[in-house]
Amino acid sequence: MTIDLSFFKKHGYQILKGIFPKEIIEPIASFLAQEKDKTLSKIKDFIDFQEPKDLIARIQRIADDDQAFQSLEPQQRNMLSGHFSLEARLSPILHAIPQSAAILDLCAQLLPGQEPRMHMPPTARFVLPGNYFAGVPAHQDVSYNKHIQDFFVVWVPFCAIDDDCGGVMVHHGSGYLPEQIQSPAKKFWLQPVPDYGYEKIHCKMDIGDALLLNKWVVHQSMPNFSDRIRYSSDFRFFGSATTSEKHYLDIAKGEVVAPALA
Ligand SMILES: O=C(O)CCC(=O)C(=O)O
Repeated sequence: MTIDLSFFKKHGYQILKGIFPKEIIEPIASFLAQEKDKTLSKIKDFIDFQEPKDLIARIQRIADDDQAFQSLEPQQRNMLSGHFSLEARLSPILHAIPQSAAILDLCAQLLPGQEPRMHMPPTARFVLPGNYFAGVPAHQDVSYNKHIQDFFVVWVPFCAIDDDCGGVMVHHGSGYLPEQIQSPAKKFWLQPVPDYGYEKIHCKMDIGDALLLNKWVVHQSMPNFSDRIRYSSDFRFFGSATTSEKHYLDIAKGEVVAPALA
């Protein structure tokens, strides 16, 4: 498999059509569907709610109350903003993506001569209908990943991404925009980068597709207006010529490597 990456090299992003077979996607999709209930039950340990829509109203109240927000632990904030629990994100089931033929090809092309690595854990998200707080405002991934010098991101949906169910919107033309300074947000995410008027492209995708992003291209989440849960995962890849201060997966060996002690 050799994927033509010429669009990515020019624009800093590319939709890669049909790169993952269903044998790779389906087990992860089923795993995430089960884990969603476990993550919601972990949320019930610190927020009392019955239905997911009641949870959204509770998240809104927490977001409006500085004290309540500050009292949450980072893991708890992550779950409220649509991230699966850390336990789910650490599952080796997700490693089928970095070990797929498509990712090995991307690494061979984009990290030539280097051992491919993946930041651990990958992000895995479930966006409940109407969970506005799961939406990442416009950003460059370089601002959220200070611990890795150089990397690319592969965003993988586990449901079809259409007009209604959210996904990612890319600011076409920003692929080589220098890093913008983003002041820390009070709630969940960094403040959005300024809107420089780039064309906004909502990346509609089918199951089996992926969105490749470089570290500079500006992109943001689209809200989930549908009545379905939007499932996705995003993976950060880098090579052995780059340092990382956090855990990573050595893709060839299938081993998780801890950061060297300072
Ligand atoms: O999944 C999303 O909603 C946004 C993902 C994203 O922005 C990222 O991977 O950097």
